[in-house]
Amino acid sequence: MSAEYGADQIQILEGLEAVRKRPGMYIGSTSVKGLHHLVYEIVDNSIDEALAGFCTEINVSINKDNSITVIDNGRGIPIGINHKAGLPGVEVVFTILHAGGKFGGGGYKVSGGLHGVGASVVNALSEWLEVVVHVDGIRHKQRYERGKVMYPLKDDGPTDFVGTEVTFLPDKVIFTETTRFEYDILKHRLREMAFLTKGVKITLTDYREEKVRKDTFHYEGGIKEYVTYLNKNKEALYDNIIYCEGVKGDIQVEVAFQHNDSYSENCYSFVNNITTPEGGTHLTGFKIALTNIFNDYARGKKIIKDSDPKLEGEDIREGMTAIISIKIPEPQFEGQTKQKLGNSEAIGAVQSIVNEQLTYFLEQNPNVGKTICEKAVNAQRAREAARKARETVRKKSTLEGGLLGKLAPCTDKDPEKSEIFIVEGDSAGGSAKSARNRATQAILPLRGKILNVEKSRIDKILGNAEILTMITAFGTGIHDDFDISKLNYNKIIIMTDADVDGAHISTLLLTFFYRFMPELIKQGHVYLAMPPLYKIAKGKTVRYAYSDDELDKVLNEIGRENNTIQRYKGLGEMDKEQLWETTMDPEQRILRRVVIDEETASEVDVTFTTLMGEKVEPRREFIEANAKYVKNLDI
Ligand code: TTJ
Repeated sequence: MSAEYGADQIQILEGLEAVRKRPGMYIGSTSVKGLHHLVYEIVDNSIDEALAGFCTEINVSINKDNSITVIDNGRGIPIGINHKAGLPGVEVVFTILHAGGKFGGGGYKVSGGLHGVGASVVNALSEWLEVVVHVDGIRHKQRYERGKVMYPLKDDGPTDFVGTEVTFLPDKVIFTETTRFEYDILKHRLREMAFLTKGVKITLTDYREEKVRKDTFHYEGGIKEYVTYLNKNKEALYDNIIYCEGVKGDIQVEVAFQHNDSYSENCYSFVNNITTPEGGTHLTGFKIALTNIFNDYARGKKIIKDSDPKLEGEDIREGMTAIISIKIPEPQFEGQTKQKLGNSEAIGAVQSIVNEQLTYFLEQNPNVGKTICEKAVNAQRAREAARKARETVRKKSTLEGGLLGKLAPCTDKDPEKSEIFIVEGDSAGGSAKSARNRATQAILPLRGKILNVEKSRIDKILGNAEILTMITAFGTGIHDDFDISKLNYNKIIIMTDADVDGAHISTLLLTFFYRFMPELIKQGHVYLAMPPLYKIAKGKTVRYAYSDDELDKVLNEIGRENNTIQRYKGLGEMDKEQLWETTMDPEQRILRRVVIDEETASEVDVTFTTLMGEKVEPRREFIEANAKYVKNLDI
């Protein structure tokens, strides 16, 4: 082996050593997110081969040992000697760190032609990785361990397949938090890749359990089918999925959208198949084009008069589900999490392609154009009404008593130290008020169930007393008025009974926060209190259990004889000392923080629509599919 270790080999190992030293630079983190990015880095290469037109199928498997196998039916990574490196192409791909790594040199790799740079990063961060290139009837195989070549590329016997097969096991020395892959995380991203790469068939198979689990994603309609999928449990306003595609210079543009009868806007944008949750210039170009075209169209068709105020972008996009996907050679990313596109040339590219093709579509489909404009006019009216209602809220909220009658405020006015408990009903409100720390804990009792805002527009919800009280208490305003810097509390804690009604009220509150104050959740201010389910008393000792498993644990500790077990039905059953020490005392309590993972943001919208929307059938299916996960359901 020493002969192999010339200067080049040492330089190669140093390159991969750098990856192992600072993995976050290359895959963002070594948490569960970074672990799953390993799979995307490998699959991206097969996607590139599909975009080049040579691969139609990509199979991803989670093996029993929690290693991952990715097989594509492309041309196979080149095995010929790469003259610059004096090594087979495939060995270069896996052992030489290329510039342009995800977080290393500059922007993302480019899909559609230039092959991904992630393979060598994945190799460096894997305990072992094996690649088999099936080409010319032979399996050409090589194995690496933590990036080190174990043997030269070898003939590993015959094959009647053509393509590339990669298997790797993440290194638990690097991924100390977890090396266990989550099926649903991979499922979401692989489905998204299939939507974004029309025609390619991607399968995911999990061999870890007795019962093998498998999903197949194959969308000839590409992002049009993505819009259909996102609108699946909503009521579409017209049958068409409006679609524009074209190339401007070296920028490929694809846009698809369809309005539904809800009041929320769901636009998801992508650059080179990578999601840009912070949007950027491609999304800006799309919004400008939409606003201009629909205002011209509405005036041209006399749906609005020249003297009427123009339709704002948000009016036109109310209820719209849209996918904007562009491919650009040198993307520049900006924003807090480097997930906002900065290339100014993308504005003009998207704008001109949408302008010419959407104008044509509306001329061909006047009824669709009319439907969209009418909804936009209604949205404009509601926005006007909401503005007036908000004026009222502002005026009323200055009279503390008016809207905040029910609120028991805390004395400390520093938002960093203050928290507000939203509790269900006056009895729980009473116990919470007596149990709390008055300096830092405010209590807002709600009278029973709040409005299901999933089916309501902003002017309607501003007419609801409970909603208004919360908005006023939080101090932030809502929707377009929302200003997180005005938040009066660092923590908003939903504290409801651990029963079905309590769960329903929590869900209604989360729907309101998600639809009208999503930043509250995204910035980590929303929590669910965890009252105990059981009180176990044995002689003088009293213990609390927050789950059935914990009850078992406690009983094993204190013995199963001569004890009394009380199953709490509601907060009202606890006296103030118990409520304080089990659920409210920051030193002893358990809180669950409500989070939205940007990478699966589109699934969150689909889930809220399914659970809270008008259609009953999808809700029943969701409940049946997920009932097995519910514990402690007391009917
Ligand atoms: C490169 O140009 C000529 C031959 O085919 C091209 C190529 O590299 N194709 C290719 C790479 N297909 N699939 C890959 C690939 C697949 C996996 C699973 C992992 C990696 C790193 C590359």
